[in-house]
Amino acid sequence: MKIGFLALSGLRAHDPELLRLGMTLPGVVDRAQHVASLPSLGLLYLAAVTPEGHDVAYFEAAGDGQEPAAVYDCDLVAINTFSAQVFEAYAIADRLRRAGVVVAMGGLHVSVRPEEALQHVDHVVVGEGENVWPEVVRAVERDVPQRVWKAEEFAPVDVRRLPVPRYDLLDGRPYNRFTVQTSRGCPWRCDFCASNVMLRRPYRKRPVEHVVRDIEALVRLRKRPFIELADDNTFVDKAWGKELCRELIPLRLKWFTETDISVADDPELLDLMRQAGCRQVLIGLESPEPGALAGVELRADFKAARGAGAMEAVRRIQEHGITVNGCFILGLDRHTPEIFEEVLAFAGDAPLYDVQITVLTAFPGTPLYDRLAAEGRLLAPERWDLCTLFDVNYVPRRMTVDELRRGLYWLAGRLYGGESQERRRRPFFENLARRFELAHAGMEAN
Ligand code: B12
Ligand code: SF4
Repeated sequence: MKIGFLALSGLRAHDPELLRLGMTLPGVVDRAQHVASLPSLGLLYLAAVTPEGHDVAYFEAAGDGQEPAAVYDCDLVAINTFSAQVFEAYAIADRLRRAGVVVAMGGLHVSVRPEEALQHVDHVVVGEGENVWPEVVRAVERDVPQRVWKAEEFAPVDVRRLPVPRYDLLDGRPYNRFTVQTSRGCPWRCDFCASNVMLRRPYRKRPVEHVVRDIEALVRLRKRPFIELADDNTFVDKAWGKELCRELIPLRLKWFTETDISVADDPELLDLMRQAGCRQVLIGLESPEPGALAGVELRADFKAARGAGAMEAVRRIQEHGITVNGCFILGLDRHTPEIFEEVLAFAGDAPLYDVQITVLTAFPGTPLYDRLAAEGRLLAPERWDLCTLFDVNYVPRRMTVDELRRGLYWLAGRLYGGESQERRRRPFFENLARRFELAHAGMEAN
């Protein structure tokens, strides 16, 4: 068979005022341009476990109606879903099926709404796909009827045995960044977290030599690729993290990852990360005021417990030459309209090299979604296209919808407009120059 892997990448947002701002704010445009074109790692993994004897190809659709014509030549098309693009994915699936192409869907959204997806596709896969996909392919060869496939009914995915994703299928495409996974899952359970919804199984680390093997495959494609680790929380295990960094040092890469604030506790790890090419860590600080974090992480109230030391932790990380992208969620239940000023003050005082602000978003399958639905606070419960992290689709507890929306615009203007970003970044570069001078002086003294 001819099998197509179709991703709907890029970023999404609908609020027209925000889009207008987003077009002009340098901080937003910067980051958006960098990440918008990441390919789908999930689909590249599925391509790698596809049984022998099939032709496989990777495709991108920028949006609904923009699927490439070549995808209609396939016998079977696998589509990855996030909530924000799922309606676009359903529309494409409807067109493909009308043209006689068999469609299979998986990913974060349909894993929590499989019955909804079944109205548009032939096969829906719930959960991690690596052990299910080969069976789906065989089933399509046998022409079996429509069904939902659950990963939990198959052997669990052993991350110690994952193959190299089929990065080679991207050859000739203009990607500037690539994703590599070093671990899956996270020990914490934030009530809003959509990535942990599917990976409920424990935090799992891959063998360091496999991560290196995957990166070497990427280097064969692009000499110096910039790498984003597509992990939920990379440096939970500090000893393994150090081993990983030691192996990455000789590869002379530049990379970015998402991890929790505990990375700041270990100066040796931070040194190794810098040496290994870590340029930025994205950390969910969520709120500058620790009181607002109570109850947000459901297992051990981790975020509330660490909130008070957050600014100090940011400084420690940045002193090691690694920039921090601090993420704040606006509109948590304890947030009042004061929150916008508080975030601005925190970002300036730390100072944070990068700041990401998003509004509280109820992704399907999360405890947050169920709670807001039960409290009647979702404005349009099934408008999945509004699950962008920027469009307000719920009633905040201590401010109005309009206050939240206006506060987001106000804060975005101050964080990313004018010279404020440059002002926040300057101390980082000054410190880096000092570190360089010190290291240089040390070398001369020796
Ligand atoms: C890299 C990334 C991106 C890349 C995506 C590139 C791409 N084409 O996939 C970019 C930068 C483009 C991106 C954009 C957005 N993202 Co994003 N992103 C991530 C990130 C960091 C990693 C995703 C990843 O690679 N996972 C690893 C792979 C291996 O897992 P996977 O894709 O889920 O695939 C596995 C299974 O799902 C399954 N599977 C997947 N597809 C299929 C298909 C079939 C047929 C089968 C059988 C199985 C299957 O098998 C795979 C292997 O096990 C996650 C956070 C995280 N840590 O997970 C957020 C995350 C996915 N993003 C999120 C969001 C909100 C967005 C945006 C809406 C932001 C915005 N406002 O624009 C957009 C949405 C864009 C869109 N087009 O829909 C949310 C999504 C929540 C949700 N329920 O939808 C997440 C979870 C972050 C978060 N915690 O809030 N993102
Ligand atoms: S720490 Fe991050 S990845 Fe882990 S549950 Fe919370 S939001 Fe999700």
